[in-house]
Order: sequence, then structure tokens, then C-alpha cells
Amino acid sequence: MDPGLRVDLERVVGAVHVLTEPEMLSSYAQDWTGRFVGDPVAVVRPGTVEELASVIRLCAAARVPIVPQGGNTGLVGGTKAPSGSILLNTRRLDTIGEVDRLSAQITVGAGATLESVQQVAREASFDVPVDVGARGSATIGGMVATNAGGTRVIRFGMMRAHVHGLEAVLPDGTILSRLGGLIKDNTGYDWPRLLAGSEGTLAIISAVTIGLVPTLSERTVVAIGCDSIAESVRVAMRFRDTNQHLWAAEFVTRAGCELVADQLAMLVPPVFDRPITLLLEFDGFEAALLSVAKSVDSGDLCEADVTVAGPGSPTQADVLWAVRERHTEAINRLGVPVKLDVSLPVNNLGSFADSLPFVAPGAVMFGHLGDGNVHVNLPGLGVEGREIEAAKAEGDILVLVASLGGSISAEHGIGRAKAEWLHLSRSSAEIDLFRRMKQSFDPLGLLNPGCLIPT
Ligand code: FAD
Ligand code: 2HG
Ligand code: ZN
Repeated sequence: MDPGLRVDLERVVGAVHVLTEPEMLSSYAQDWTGRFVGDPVAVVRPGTVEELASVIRLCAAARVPIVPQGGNTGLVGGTKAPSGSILLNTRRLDTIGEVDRLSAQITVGAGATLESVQQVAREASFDVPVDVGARGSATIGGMVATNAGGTRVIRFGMMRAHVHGLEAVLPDGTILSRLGGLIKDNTGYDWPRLLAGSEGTLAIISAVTIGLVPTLSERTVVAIGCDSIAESVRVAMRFRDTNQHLWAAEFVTRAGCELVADQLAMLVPPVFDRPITLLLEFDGFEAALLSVAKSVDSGDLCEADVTVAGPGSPTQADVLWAVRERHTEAINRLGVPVKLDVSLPVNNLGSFADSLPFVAPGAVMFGHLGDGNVHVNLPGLGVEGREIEAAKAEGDILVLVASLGGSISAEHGIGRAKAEWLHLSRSSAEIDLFRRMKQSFDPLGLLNPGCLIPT
């Protein structure tokens, strides 16, 4: 790293927040899955938006690329820093404001973790509408930058929908602030929500005003054993259409649950023994029970296939959720995976699930059934030496998804992992527009080069 730049950066953020020793860099440089390992010259950790802007200005003057990084839980290589670049870690931007009860909003630094914001919101009887399994590390800035989805999209939508205000720094160091939290504000381009899903390629987010929802009052988790994806889709959609208290509709397979049991030494309840298990979460006990009872009475469901964990059994509910949420961890234990995160029209989920074993034997599927979002994991295929095999499997699956009217990325983003496949979901006119948008925000091409937009 240029010694002059280093001295300048140290002057801005303090020497302890400019990391250059290889052993310090390695934990930041490698992603959560172990598949993507970057080669940054330094990790820089600004503590205020002014420091962040100064760092960006220094890097722009020195023409050094910057890769923004929050909790490093992204699954598509978005934080894989190219050689010679700086990893700009936002974790120190972690202030959490008070819950504004009247507007049901909270303003937080981009580096605050989801879990820490959830805690503050829940103390005030509110909740963050988006929830993901990586809540302990994923940052609010990273969740906006990836437009994170998670388990409650069926009820509340994705992260972009809850951005009520934003502060960000452009690649030339200009600070843009729009944290007012107005619900109605038709005064031109909605740049805050444009940054949602931009994966750190247009600007670096420094703070966010998030819209909150009332806290989940009487959590009821219902697990239902099914014979096929098609059957689980029918059951889930019937609940969605008849019960407005549905917060989540997830699915797992028997093979995935066996993996969780074996790899994590977890006691997996018998309801997960069926080929597919549907996991539903409701806000409210009575309404959930009534819906289940009606489905049993009408013969749509067999009572023996259903397990209900109501508000009186929080531990049982947590166990049911853990089996679902710990799939990612269990899969990683089998070796570095290739991960695909696709969405399909719900009426094609069955065809996709039926075709997948022929295209990619051994693939593990699970996901957010209510949103048509399937996570396809190929355990052990993400290692060095298997790149050709991995690219073939990825291509075959993504082409199948596109042929069924789906998207090659439902919620994790494009990052570096999917950039070469973007054309399967976006037309050349759209990709050309992306390039022109990128050019207008970042004419020097210094912000997260190689991420999202194919090179
Ligand atoms: P990072 O991984 O640090 O970065 C992700 C991308 O955002 C990168 O391109 C980075 O450059 C950019 N970025 C980060 N911070 C900023 C910023 N302040 N300004 C501009 N750009 C920035 N995702 C889901 O959508 N749904 C899930 O259910 C879900 N579950 C997960 C479960 C596990 C166990 C794991 C490991 C991951 C899961 N993820 C899920 C993926 C991940 O948690 C999300 O993508 C999350 O939003 C990433 O946040 P982060 O702070 O870790 O971002
Ligand atoms: C989830 O829904 C995450 O658990 C991670 O999006 C998915 O590991 C995956 O493939
Ligand atoms: Zn997911």
C-alpha cells in the first residue's frame, strides 16, 4: 500500500483502524462460506460519516478501489476485494437511535447489526420487519445494500420497502442525507431506494431510517409434513389466502433435515421425517389453531402430519425454526458449497423441484416457499479444482430457472458469483442501463468493481 495514503488514512480514522497485517486481513478477506477470498491491501474502519467521506476522498484521489463491507455474511462474493483495493468496513458506524413511537421508525448507523436493532425495537414493542438467520452479524447497511429478504417477506416485503430514509457517501466523497422519514415525498428520483440492492456499487450507505412494525404478539409455529413441493405449495397458499396472520411460509426437505441432524448433532423432531416439511409462523394463536382445525376437518390436512407450537411453547417453536435456519451452517460442514438462490413463479416450484435431481444430483433445497424462493446448495463443489464442474452445474440450474420464468437471484444479490449469469434474468438493454447508472454515480469505477455488473 502506498505509504503516503496509509499515513493519510491513519490520520483520518486512527492507526488502529487501518489494518494491513496479513493475519489481521484474512478474517475480513474471506467470506462466510469460504468460497470467496479477496486480496485487499488494507481494511479501513471509519467511525463517523465524516471519516467515511474523508477515506473515500483519499482513495478517489489515489485511484484506489474500495469494497464496502458490513457483517460479511453476504453469500455471493460481493465483498471479495480485488487485489490492491481497500475493504471499507462499516461495523463502527453502529449508533442506534431511539424508537420514534409516533412514526414507528428508528434511525441507525449502517454498521449496526440486525440483532442489536431488533433488541432496541422489541424493548419498545416494535420489530424490524425483515429477519434473517445471520441477524447476529448482518448489518443494516448490508441488508439495504443487498435488499435482504428472509423469512417474513410473505407478510412485509423486502428491505427496500422499509427504507424510510437514508444517508450515503458518493464515490467522490459527497455526503447525501435524507433521513427525515417522510412517508410521502414525491420530489423526484428516489435515490435512497435505488441504493437498496445496489450491492455497494453506487454509494456507501452510512445510516438508515427504518420503518418498524408492531412486535409479534402471540407467536405460533405450525410444521406440516407433506409428500411433495407441489402439495406444500397448495397447503401454504391456502393458509395465506384464508389467514391474514401468516408471517412466514418456509420449506425444508427430509435430506436437508438429516444433514442438520448429522452435521450439527441436533435432535430433529419427527415432523421433519416427511419428504417436505412446511413451516408456517402466525401472529396469533387462536386464528392459527382455527385455520389448522378447518383444514383437518375438510380433509385437506391429516392431523398426524401437523405439529403446533403455540405461545406457551416458545422452546418447541425455537427448535422448529432452528432446524430450518441452521441448514446453511450444516451444509458448510460438508465443505465449501456452491450456493444458488433462485425464485420461481409458485406454480412452477413443483416442476423445478422435480427436474433438479436430474440437473444437479445431490443438491440440497430449502427456502422461502411463500415467495417462490428456493435455496439450492451443492455441498463441497465450491473448492479449488472443481471450478469447471461448478460452472456447469450453476449454468444448468440457472438456465432451468430462467426457462421456468424464474430469477437467478431472489434475495442474496448478484455479487461476483452471479455477474456472468445476469443476462439470464436481465435483457441487454437493462444491463446497458445498469452500466450507464454506474457510470453516472461512479465515473472512475472505483466502488466495488466486478460486483453485480458483468465486466
Ligand atoms: P456484507 O456481506 O458485508 O456485504 C454484502 C454486500 O453489500 C456487498 O456487496 C457489500 O459491498 C455491500 N455492502 C455492505 N455494507 C454496505 C454499505 N454500508 N453500503 C454499501 N454497500 C454495502 N439473506 C437474505 O436475503 N435472506 C436470508 O434469509 C438470509 N439468511 C442468511 C443466513 C445465513 C446463516 C447467512 C450466513 C447469510 C444469510 N443471508 C440472507 C445473506 C446475508 O445475511 C444478507 O445478504 C445480508 O444482507 C448481508 O449483510 P452484511 O452486513 O453481512 O453485508
Ligand atoms: C436462508 O434463507 C438464507 O437461510 C441462506 O438465505 C440460504 O444458505 C443458503 O443457501
Ligand atoms: Zn433465504
